[in-house]
Order: sequence, then C-alpha cells, then structure tokens
Amino acid sequence: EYNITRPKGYTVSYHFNADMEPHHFGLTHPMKPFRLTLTKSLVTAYGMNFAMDNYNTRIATYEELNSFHTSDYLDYLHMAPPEEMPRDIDNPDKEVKFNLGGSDCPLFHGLYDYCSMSAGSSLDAARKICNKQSDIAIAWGGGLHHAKKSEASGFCYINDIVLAILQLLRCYPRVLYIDIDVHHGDGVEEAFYSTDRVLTCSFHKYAPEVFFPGTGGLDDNGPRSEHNPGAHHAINVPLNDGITDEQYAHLFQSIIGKINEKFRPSVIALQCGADSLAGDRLGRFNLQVQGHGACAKFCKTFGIPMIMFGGGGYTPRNVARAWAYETSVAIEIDEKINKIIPEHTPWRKHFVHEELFPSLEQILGDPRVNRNSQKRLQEIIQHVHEQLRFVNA
Ligand code: ZLM
Ligand code: CA
Ligand code: ZN
Repeated sequence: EYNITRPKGYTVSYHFNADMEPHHFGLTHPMKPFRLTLTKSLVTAYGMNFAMDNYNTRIATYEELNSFHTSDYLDYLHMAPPEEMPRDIDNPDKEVKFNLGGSDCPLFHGLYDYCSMSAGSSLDAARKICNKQSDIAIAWGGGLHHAKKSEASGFCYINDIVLAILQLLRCYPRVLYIDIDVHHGDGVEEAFYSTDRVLTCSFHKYAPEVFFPGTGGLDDNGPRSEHNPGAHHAINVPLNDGITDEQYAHLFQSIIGKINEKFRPSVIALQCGADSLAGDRLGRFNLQVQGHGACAKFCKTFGIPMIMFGGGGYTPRNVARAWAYETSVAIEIDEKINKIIPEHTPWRKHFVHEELFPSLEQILGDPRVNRNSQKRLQEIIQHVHEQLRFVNA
C-alpha cells in the first residue's frame, strides 16, 4: 500500500561510493565515514532507491581537483606518508604549511583516494544537474566546506563543493550556496569572494575564540572594494546555542526567501551538515530531523535544480535519520515516511512491535538551553535584508 514510486515530472539522483566507508580518521576522531553507509541502508530499507536514479560514483581525477586546489598541495596530499610511517625528512615544514597531520586533519591510510571519492560524487552530481538529467542530485559523501585551495582545515582536505559549483557555473549564470552545517562555510565563501555569480549564505554557531572556525560574523559580507563585484554576496547568519526548529525555520525562510527574490539563482547548492541537529557530538543546536529537513523542503519550493551535499554530523544514527528524511523530501514522500515500516533491516524483527522502532520522528538528544532571543533573530533578519539591497540579479 505504501509503494514508493518515482516523483512525477522530475528526476532525483543519488550519488554514492561504497569505498568511502572503510576509511578511518582514527578510532576516536569524530568524523565517521560509516555514517554514509548507515544513511544508504536506511534509504534502501524504506525503498527510496526505487524512486531515484542510483549511481556508484567515480573517483575525481587530479586535473579535476586541480581546478581549485594548487598542484603543490595536491602533490603533497598524494604522497604524504600515513601518520604511522616515518616522516619525510625532505619536507619538514610542508605539513605545517598545508595543515596536514594534526588531530583535526590526520594523514590516514588511503586519504587521497577518500578525498577523490568524495569529490567524484559531488562532481557527478553537478554534471547530472548541468546536462539536465537530474533536477535534484544527492551527494551525502560531499559537503566538505572548510578546505582551502592550498590547505586542509576542520576535517576537510578537498573542497568538493567548490569543485561542483565551478562545474555548475559552466552551465548556469547564478548559483546560490546555502550551508546549514553548525560550522561556518568559510572555504566556499572565500573561494567565491570576488564573483557576483555565486551568493553564499551560511547559518552557524558563532563564538570566535571558542567555536571553530571563528569567522562568519554578521558584518562579514565579502571584501568591500569598489572593483569587487563579489562584495555583498557573502551572507552570514551567526547564532547561539540551542536554536529550535521554529526559530530556525522562521530565519531560514525569511532570509532565503528574500535572497531568492533578489538574486534569482538558476541553481541551488545546499550543504546539509547534520551537526546542527540536537544531540550532535560537536554541535550546539536543538534542531530535530523535521526542522533540519524543512530547509531542503523550502528550497525545493523554488522549483529550480538543486544539489544536496552532506557535511558535518557526528552522532552517526542521527545523521542517517536526517539524510534519509531529506532524501524522502527530495522524492516527496516525507509526509508519509513515518507510516512506512522499513523492510529488510536487521532491526525490523526486534522493533516492529515496539514503540522503540527507530523512526525518523524520534526526538534527538537532550535539549540545550536556548540562547537565541527573538529580538536578536529579528535584528539578524533586518541586517541581512539591508545587505540584500546591494544584490540584484
Ligand atoms: N583540537 N580526536 C568541523 C571541524 C571542526 C581546533 C581544537 C583537536 C574537534 C575535535 C580530533 C581523537 C565540519 C578546532 C580541537 C582535539 C585544535 C574541532 C581527534 C575531538 C577530537 O577526539 C578527537 C584524538 C578531534 C577533533 C574533537 N575539532 C572538535 N571541533 C574543530 C574542527 C567540520 O563539520 O564543519 C564539516 C565536515 N577544530 O576547534 C582545535 C582548534 C584541534
Ligand atoms: Ca553553516
Ligand atoms: Zn560542521
């Protein structure tokens, strides 16, 4: 009775590479590549694969990575010995220069392959959007928004989002980049600082000195010089701990709604970092799966093509719930998703008769104290709307 069929009139594609999972940042490192497999299992358990085109994605080539990253960085990333190997005495300061090998960005076995797989998924997604074979393309293995052209940062080595947007710019005049990861999307913002063809908008916890990466204040709108067309095309929404679904939806809709009116994007690149969910190991917000998914749902109402990337997310079972739910939003079955009992899951027989069934409706984590006043949120909206007076399609 709950047969899952393809959405009418448009195509959704799901881009996945199973070889990302076996890579490990280290036993206790918060980034867990197996969350991608967990997500895929949940998506398949609900039968959502029948409503999409499914692709096993390829590895990005050196030349593709080189369209944003410098050769000296890529060469070192390619040859850097894993942490447990003896260090290369000929390159004593390369690892410092490229920020490789610390606890955030360790040099683990197979690192270069892992990065090429993540980038390959996002590039495949962008190509499907470019050649109009997909209307929504999903690449949960991407979304690594901190990587710079010659530097790793915050668990990110290759900026697959920048690579995908560069691809989109070949076929579309204007790209709107939206980032709902709890961290500031600094790498993507910086890469497109000097163009008015990409508008970036990041929502994040902002507390310089104490919360990574410390950039993305309300007044950071791109370098304001007379000759910079990219001025005013970086929008930042700095938030405090504990923001709720209702507050976030109001902010998101009034800001993104206005951006859509003024900037008239031809395509949306949405980074769906799941560390903005309640109960995240690194995050600080109170978002539920529905509140997080409401962002994708709102973007979809514009009726323009969209790529959905992954990103952060450090409580794997909640990451899988959120991204499975957002997949259901893409294929428009979200309204009935909690009535569908997933088939073929190892836990089905244990939970099917119990309230314990791990539904996508479950309340996540212990709530955090909400430190966002209505007054402050109104001020933020006001400021962003004023900023957008300088933006015209
Ligand atoms: N220390 N292990 C988000 C990227 C956030 C920089 C403070 C490292 C951690 C964190 C690593 C096992 C995205 C910082 C933190 C401790 C300098 C960050 C290894 C725990 C561990 O247990 C850990 C030994 C590690 C790293 C916590 N790092 C928490 N927060 C941030 C980077 C990436 O979600 O936005 C997109 C994927 N780094 O705060 C320090 C300043 C390193
Ligand atoms: Ca963000
Ligand atoms: Zn994050």
